[in-house]
Amino acid sequence: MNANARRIAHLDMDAFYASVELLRYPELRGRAVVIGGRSVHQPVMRDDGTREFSVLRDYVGRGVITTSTYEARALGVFSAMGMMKAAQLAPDAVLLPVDFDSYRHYSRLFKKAVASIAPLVEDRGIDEIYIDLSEHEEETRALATRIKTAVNEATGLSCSIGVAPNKLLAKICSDLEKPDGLTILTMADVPTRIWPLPARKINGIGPKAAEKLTALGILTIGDLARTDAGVLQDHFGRSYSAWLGNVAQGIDERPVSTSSEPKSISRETTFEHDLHARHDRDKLLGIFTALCTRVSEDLHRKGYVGRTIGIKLRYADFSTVTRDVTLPASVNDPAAIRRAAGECLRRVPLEQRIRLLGVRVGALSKNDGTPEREDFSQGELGFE
Ligand code: DCP
Ligand code: MG
Repeated sequence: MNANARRIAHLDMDAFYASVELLRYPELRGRAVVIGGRSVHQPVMRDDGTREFSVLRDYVGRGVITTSTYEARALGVFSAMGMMKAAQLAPDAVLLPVDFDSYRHYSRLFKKAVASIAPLVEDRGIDEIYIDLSEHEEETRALATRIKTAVNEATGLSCSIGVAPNKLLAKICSDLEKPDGLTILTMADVPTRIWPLPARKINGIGPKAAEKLTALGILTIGDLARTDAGVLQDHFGRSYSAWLGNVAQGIDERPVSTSSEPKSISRETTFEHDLHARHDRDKLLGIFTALCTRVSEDLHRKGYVGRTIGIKLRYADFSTVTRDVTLPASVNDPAAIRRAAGECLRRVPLEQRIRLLGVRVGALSKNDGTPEREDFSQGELGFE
């Protein structure tokens, strides 16, 4: 291996929300359990001291699954699946409500445990981090094992770690031996371990790009590596195709970024077919509301509230406009985000067809109960 090669780890907690719930309800270990219910699905204590749990077969509603235990996944039940559909596959699976406060608590605990061993950590959300191990003397497997043990001792939870020369490969390989995995790769392993994987395993190849690649007969990362650069450019434009070419070779120079505070949280979607503001109004508004809901969920999951709500539109001719509005107080609930984003939407031209719609929340602060500093800059309260 090159003497200058970096050693980057990606750590991802195993079935994170579900595993936190199992700490609280150890009697559910070994059972199919799904997370995503509402407060009515809270377990009830019986007179004999045992708990009565909700099960999927009794579920009625339109909720989706947030995550599931590996036992539930074995029955075909995964994140983002509709609860009613999951109930057909796993009627006896236990259903629990989400409890973000607990998940955030365990998130802080595991990150602190990692930082006590390896401080160069990039926070990637509630259950995953990158760690730069390049400056450590210790042999990779011993060091990574020590990190896994520290996480387990601090939380009672297991995680999977991938170690590779960069973030792209580390992220792919933390997933290769889940749960409780430890996978170490060098650049020399790329043809044997990475190329056989489906292209969508690359973080940054979303469902739509994957679909387009499939249509071109490009199924695996190896297929992508063998595809002529000109062909990619014809279908994906200059910058994305250059990026595709690099990642297929396992190349990624991004540093581990230890200043972890995100500036904004956003969601966007490119439509299958360009939509018209008037003719496709209902569809467009439905998608718009769903984006606001997803941004709100992201804020909850990551523990932020934000004051600036913005939208992005890309028209059929690829021109893009953005609008934003800053609210008097920070918000994270879907209705408030939808209201503010709706205000922005009224300020953009809507003659052309639209190909992309995005919603962003910025001016973030941590939603940890600390009151925000009031902004008295206008001086009405001049009695200091
Ligand atoms: N999550 C979510 N919505 C999704 C996917 C995940 O809210 N569509 C939440 C629940 C997960 C957590 O984020 O517990 C972490 O996501 P992961 O993709 O890492 O999934 P898990 O940790 O649950 O499982 P795995 O063992 O595959 O990492
Ligand atoms: Mg995880």
